[in-house]
Amino acid sequence: MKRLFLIFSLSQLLFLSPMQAQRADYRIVPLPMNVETDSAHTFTLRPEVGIAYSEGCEREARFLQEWVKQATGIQLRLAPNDSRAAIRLMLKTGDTPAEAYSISVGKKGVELEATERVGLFRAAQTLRKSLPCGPTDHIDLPYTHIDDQPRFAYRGVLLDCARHYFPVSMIKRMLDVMALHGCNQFHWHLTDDQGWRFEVKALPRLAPYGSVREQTVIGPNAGIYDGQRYGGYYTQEECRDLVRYAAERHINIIPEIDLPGHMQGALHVFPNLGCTGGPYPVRTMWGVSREVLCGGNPETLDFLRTVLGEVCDVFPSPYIHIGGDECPKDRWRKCPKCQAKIQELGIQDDGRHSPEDQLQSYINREVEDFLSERGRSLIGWDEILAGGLSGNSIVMSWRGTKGGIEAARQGHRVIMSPNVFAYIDHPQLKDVAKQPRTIGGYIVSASKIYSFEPLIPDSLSQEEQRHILGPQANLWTEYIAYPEHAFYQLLPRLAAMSEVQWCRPEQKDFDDFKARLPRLEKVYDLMGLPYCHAVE
Ligand code: TNX
Repeated sequence: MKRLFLIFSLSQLLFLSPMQAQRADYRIVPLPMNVETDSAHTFTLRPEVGIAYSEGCEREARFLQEWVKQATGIQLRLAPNDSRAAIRLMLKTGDTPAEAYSISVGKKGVELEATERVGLFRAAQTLRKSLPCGPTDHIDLPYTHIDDQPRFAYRGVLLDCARHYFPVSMIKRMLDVMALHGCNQFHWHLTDDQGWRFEVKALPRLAPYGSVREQTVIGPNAGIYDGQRYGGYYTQEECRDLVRYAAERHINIIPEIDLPGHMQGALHVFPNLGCTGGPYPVRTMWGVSREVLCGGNPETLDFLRTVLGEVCDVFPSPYIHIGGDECPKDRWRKCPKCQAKIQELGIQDDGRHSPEDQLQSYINREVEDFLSERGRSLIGWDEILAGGLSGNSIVMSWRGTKGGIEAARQGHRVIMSPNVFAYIDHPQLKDVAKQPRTIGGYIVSASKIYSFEPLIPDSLSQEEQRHILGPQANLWTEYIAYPEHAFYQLLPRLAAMSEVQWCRPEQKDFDDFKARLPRLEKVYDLMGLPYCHAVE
């Protein structure tokens, strides 16, 4: 009897009692530019309410429908032409930037407005993040007017899929996570010493063989190996599928082919492209390899043109990343072909740039010409400054902000990704015992990231600051082999980075950010994402 009674009251609680009304809260992450809320009045959202949308915006409407369902269980209805629908995603004319949007909540419901679909997508994300999470049958939305647009046009995240291979399904989740945080550039590190992961059809042996290493060092290069063969690469069809998936979420994919260093994966398959002729095993430990592409062999440029030609076919990105980092010149200094090329080009030691650095600049210029013929801009790590650089190249500053400052002064466009603020392969908590083992070294806590100011006003004039496209967080994966670990490294630090990317300095306040974070973490929970629960 008692048991029956208990079951009865439980079912009452679960199914029969009216559900609590839940209230929206527009103070989300990243914080919108301008939010004016009248808490005394609310509009109530109920199931079966319609979502109207301008022609061509069905996808944005569907995303919103899906997110409301995911957060609250409320099923909204798509009602394209219903001008009285309670939610309206409307394109308007005007000259506001593509990503700018407004949201108005009032008596007649919720109006989302932008000049482009991308703006409506951002608006829908904001509305989504404002909703309470948990099953309910109605939500109270306080009257509000929100005006928002990002501070930086470039808001990037790098994932290294060369040191470890991550499945396409994981990359799609990552793109979802980026979109949730308002990021719009996915920098995909596809090739490195430890594996070549991009299919090149004209070179059919490259990816199948260049992607496989015999084993992997355990821990920080202590000389102990796991004895497990490791590999994996992305077919062009998979890459195109990801490009499409990203574009639906208003994200551009920037592929990186790291050259002329970090090339041992390719050298394994084409030892003729190295200065010594090899053999070159796909590298089984981390760190920087002395084995790089030969700078004097004409086949090197043929190889790069073949590879980059297919990269351009697969990826519509306006930017192509060519790496350029950590290219030791030991081999080039002793290589007859490299030295002959230096002679041929008439390169002199000019006191500032070594001949070998200038040889790398020559390769960069050839590659830049090739890319610009295809309408693409070259991005390279800050080392590409070393031998002189042509004006159209974009510099990604990773060894602190020094390279970025110098590049901006020279008039180059710059992406700021300084290791001490933006390298989320490093630990996020002071107590290393509380988190999975990572690359170690310095700590990149959420508050450290949050404190980053990408325009470096102490060093750059306002004119020079205009060259800074935006900041980027980098997730290198020497020590990160599984998606769960990758998301733990990413979250919630990407949330901190998202306010660096999106918000104006006067809006930023770390304590306030921390107070807003738990509601974003509820969305992580809904999406089944692992994340670090402590925030320092
Ligand atoms: C430096 S950032 C690298 C990467 C490593 C990373 C580890 C850059 C251009 N080169 O190859 O994975 O440090 O933090």
